[in-house]
Amino acid sequence: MPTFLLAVGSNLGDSRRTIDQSLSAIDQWENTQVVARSSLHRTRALGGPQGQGEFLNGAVVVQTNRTPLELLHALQEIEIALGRKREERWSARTIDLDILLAGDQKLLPGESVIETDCLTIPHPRMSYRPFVLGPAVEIAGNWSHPLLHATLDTLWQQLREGDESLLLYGGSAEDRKWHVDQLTAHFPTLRILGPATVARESPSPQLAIQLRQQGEGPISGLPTLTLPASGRRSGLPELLAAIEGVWPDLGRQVSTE
Ligand code: A4P
Ligand code: MG
Repeated sequence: MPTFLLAVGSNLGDSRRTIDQSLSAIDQWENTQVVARSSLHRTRALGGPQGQGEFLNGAVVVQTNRTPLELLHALQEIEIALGRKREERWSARTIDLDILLAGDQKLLPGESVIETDCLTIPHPRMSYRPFVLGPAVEIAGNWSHPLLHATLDTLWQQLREGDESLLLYGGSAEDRKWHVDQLTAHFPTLRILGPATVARESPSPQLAIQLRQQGEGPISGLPTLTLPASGRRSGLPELLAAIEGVWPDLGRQVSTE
């Protein structure tokens, strides 16, 4: 039966109880079972409105005969039943249930990658978020990220121990320069690779940022953030939040609000 890795998060109300209720609700679906459950990690809210409470974050493995889209819609029904209100992006929430990976080893590699208007698997922000990978490796460390070609264990290790630098590649030279200027203004001590790389044209149409980079060219297996191709500057808050998550001690110098 198809297997999925999910992320659970909550920072409003009785988070532990709400998470338990959400997992019991999943377990009660026909032909569905929660087969593994990580511990719950207390984490600082990253991105979104200021002043939010801390999150409880966890991960679970679910076996189900639902399609990925059916699973997404069923998870959204549980979120609504448990009081989730969709307000400002990344605002405090009673429960957030995200699909991280489709892990059935019998699937062809391409089938574990989904890109539709309402569903993207692997979850696009999973590789560089400590609050996602930390719980996930407890139960799925040997799962493969089909786009980054690394196990979650490897990504988690890179996220914690890789070099204190990042690499921009892809997009246009102008795009990369704008982002380098923004990053330098916000995080003056961050090591950005490198003027030569930034000026070089790249075949990738979308600007991507490899965190914890140690070389001058993109390599597989590193936490990677890909910025949206349209309205490229709209990805800046996500990039800044990602850097704060990976290097909490860098300190942000100027406000973006
Ligand atoms: N969507 C696309 N792909 C997926 C997927 N793989 N799984 C769409 C789930 N949903 C997916 O999600 C917005 C839309 O994403 C949905 O309509 C769905 O069709 P949402 O749950 O309505 O809103 P959201 O969660 O606020 O948006 P988003 O962008 O998914 O937020 P994230 O990335 O989940 O980040 N800090 C800590 N410490 N812990 C957290 O858990 N979470 C967030 C939210 C920010 N900061 C956090 C935490
Ligand atoms: Mg969500």
